[in-house]
Amino acid sequence: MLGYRFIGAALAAASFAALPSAGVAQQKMVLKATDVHALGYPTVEAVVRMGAKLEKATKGRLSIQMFPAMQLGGEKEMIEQAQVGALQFARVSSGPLGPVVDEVNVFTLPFMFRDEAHMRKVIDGPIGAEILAKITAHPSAGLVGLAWMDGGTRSVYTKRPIKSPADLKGLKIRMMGNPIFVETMNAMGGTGMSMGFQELYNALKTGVVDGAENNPPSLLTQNHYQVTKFYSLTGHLILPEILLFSKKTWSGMSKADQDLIRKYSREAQFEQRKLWDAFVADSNAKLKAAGVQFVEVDKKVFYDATKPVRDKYGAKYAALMKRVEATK
Ligand code: GTR
Repeated sequence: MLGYRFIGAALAAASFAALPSAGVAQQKMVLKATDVHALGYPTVEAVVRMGAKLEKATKGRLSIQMFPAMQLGGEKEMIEQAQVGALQFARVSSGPLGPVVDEVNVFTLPFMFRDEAHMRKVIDGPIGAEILAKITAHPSAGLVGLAWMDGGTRSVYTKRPIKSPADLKGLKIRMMGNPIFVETMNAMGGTGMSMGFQELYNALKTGVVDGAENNPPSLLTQNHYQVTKFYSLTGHLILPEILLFSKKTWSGMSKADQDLIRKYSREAQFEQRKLWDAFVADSNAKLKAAGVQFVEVDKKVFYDATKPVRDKYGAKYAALMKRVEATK
């Protein structure tokens, strides 16, 4: 409790130090950034590199201080801290953002994208820009949508192979905090349990959950593979990740600084992707070397099983979903 309050106080705002007789545009600012992943992970590295560019372009007036590895809590907490201006950059999954900005949920539906190339086309193009603008324009979210990042494809991992919904029966599978994901897992045959990423390793280890689902880099870097040796390639979610900024801080910045941050964020989107592709290949190799078994799955069965979830949550976004589907 005390520790948390201490962090809260320490982060009460970006550090501002006005230069002598300078206006808003000239304030020196240390922008706080956070991510659940550790230094070196592609999403973290892309933001760290962006910090170096910002610092160079502004001769040190703007810089980024990275708090990696869940130092500031899980993604729900990260979003809340960005909302109050206690931090500036929050790199989170679309998953926990869906409950805050509903349109984002279009990206969180199971089997929404045909493959990763399709997802990239969508986030790089007009639909991606539109959803970022919706986040920024949301009247109470208190966030600015800056850029998308690649979160690859998520599949189920447990202590046994999963080939069909029947194999998931009776298994508690951790999902991210968004009702869509819990319902997705239930539709896939298991029992979805929503839980923060920060609690997951222990939950797997102690058997509070029987498994989880994620991309290969997370399975590896969070050490989940040490507990769950079967990676069943359900590929039920191809889930974009996102770089958010605190609207509270944003609104006090000059247009020129905002433009600079937007420009470098867009560059970070593509820089992260390059790092991501290499990181996924490396993670797959390491997982296999560690004895993790990759289980081929007939995805069609899970696709069909999750239709009710797409129907239920997608109905109000039918037009948008059609446009996503039509993106080639
Ligand atoms: C990772 C993702 C994180 C977070 C995490 C989770 O793949 O990079 O942003 O969403 O999964 O499952 O909570």
